[in-house]
Amino acid sequence: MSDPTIDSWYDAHEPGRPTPPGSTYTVLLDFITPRLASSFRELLSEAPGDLFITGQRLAPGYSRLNLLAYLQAFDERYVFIQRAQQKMAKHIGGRPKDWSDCWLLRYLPGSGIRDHVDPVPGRDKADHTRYRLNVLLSPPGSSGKLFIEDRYVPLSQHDAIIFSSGSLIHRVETVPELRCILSLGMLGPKEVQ
Ligand SMILES: O=C(O)CCC(=O)C(=O)O
Repeated sequence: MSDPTIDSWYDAHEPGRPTPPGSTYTVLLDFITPRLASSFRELLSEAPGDLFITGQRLAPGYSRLNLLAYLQAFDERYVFIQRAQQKMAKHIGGRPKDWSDCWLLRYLPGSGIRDHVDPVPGRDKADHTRYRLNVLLSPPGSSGKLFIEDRYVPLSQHDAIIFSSGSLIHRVETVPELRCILSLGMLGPKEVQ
């Protein structure tokens, strides 16, 4: 894939891959350019290790960096995140400012995450839930597999997936080498139009 400017990237990604009948997610192919993906991955070694959140309720070997706090507003990666938030809001019918977050997820070899959902504590309303737009930044063969509602979700490197992580049970099976995910969260209506 060529390396378009962010604006042409934004225009170029409608719609996603048609998902199988009855599927509960949308895949957006080549959501990020290889160059930008590599620039996000560089944060794994560039960002101070103590900024990665670990432990407590998080699985061993899994940690995450708060990109909205770490990146400067003029950084092209921050600009990319803002555009991705707009795209996500449009897709789910939400608002970019509504409980939005953005993490760089790092899974070390042998780690994974058991079946879970991601509710918004105290905020999950009858008609709203948490969504995630997750971009696979590492090669799939070394990254482990994502399952949603017990269904394997095949993703290529640089693809994104949008799904309701607040209501759908999902897990990541044991990661062979390293899994790196750009993960945006946002509140949206339970029923996407
Ligand atoms: O690594 C992934 O693809 C899934 C991460 C996850 O469990 C989540 O975003 O809630």
